[in-house]
Amino acid sequence: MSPEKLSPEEILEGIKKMTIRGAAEIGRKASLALRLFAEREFEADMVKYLAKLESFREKALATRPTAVTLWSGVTKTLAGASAANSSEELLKLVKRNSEEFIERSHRAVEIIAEMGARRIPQDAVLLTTCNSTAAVAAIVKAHEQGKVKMVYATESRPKRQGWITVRQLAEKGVPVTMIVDPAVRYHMKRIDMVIVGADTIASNGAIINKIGTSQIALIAHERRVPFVVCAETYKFSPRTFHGEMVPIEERDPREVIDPEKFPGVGVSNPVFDATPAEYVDAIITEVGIIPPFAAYEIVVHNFGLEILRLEESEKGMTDDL
Ligand code: RI2
Repeated sequence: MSPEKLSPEEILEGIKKMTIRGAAEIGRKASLALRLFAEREFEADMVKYLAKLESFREKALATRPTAVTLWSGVTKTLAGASAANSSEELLKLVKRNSEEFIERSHRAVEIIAEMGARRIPQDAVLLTTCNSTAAVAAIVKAHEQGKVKMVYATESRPKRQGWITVRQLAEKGVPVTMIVDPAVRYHMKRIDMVIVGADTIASNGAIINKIGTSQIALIAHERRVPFVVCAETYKFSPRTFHGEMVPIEERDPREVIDPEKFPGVGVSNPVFDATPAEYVDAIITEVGIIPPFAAYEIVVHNFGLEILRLEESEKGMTDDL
């Protein structure tokens, strides 16, 4: 069913269960859910109305903890909410903010695709992991320009989002080879560039992306293969500027094995990891190709200086973004 036809609660459930997934997409859909909730739950008492929206925002944030895109989506959707003069004004604002966020997010991916394609060398043999809309868009664009010789895509256990990537690339006619996750080092000798997405970028330039990304970066570093990240600016986390660590989502062990078939065996299933900035050659954003150490400038550009003041964040950060 298309997300527009789902209830706000069903959208949140979809994000939690990962039927709706991908960092950018969960941000957009969380914003949409908040807008649909605001329409359905409209009430004239603005204090009560705002409290309801805030509480729905909290529920949305609890669905998946790692990708800051979800936070950016719902935060931008409520930006300026407390300054509204009436519930009608508030609803209008929420609708406009949400539409703008979603539109800008799609546009950002288009721009990243253009810039990413320019960065991909002629006759490139690429490697990607998991399923990133932004990275896939850049690869497809480069393919349309006749630049891509082959893409190696990891399977990306445990959820195997690599299957989505290989299908998307094959559908567009991009030459693609799927490999199992432990085969990355074996194949790295033939790779010209690693190109991946991101869920969150921390204030120190570390890239939080699908589990295993940091190992790929380490192997690329060892062989001097450029490691490039495609990430919209709302993936830079202002929260890390205030000392918050990026929480790494630990998902159900049943994604890895059936515990009943392995009695007495513990399972750890962290689904993201952090790649240190020193292993990252460039981040391709919609405002330009930047080094990971430019994270500070990006946050200021995207949210304004206020976001960096601790007092502002303690007020809830939703007020005046
Ligand atoms: P886009 C995904 O997370 C992957 O980690 C992927 O690299 C990242 O989001 C970025 O995806 P998950 O939802 O925003 O599969 O580029 O856990 O689509």
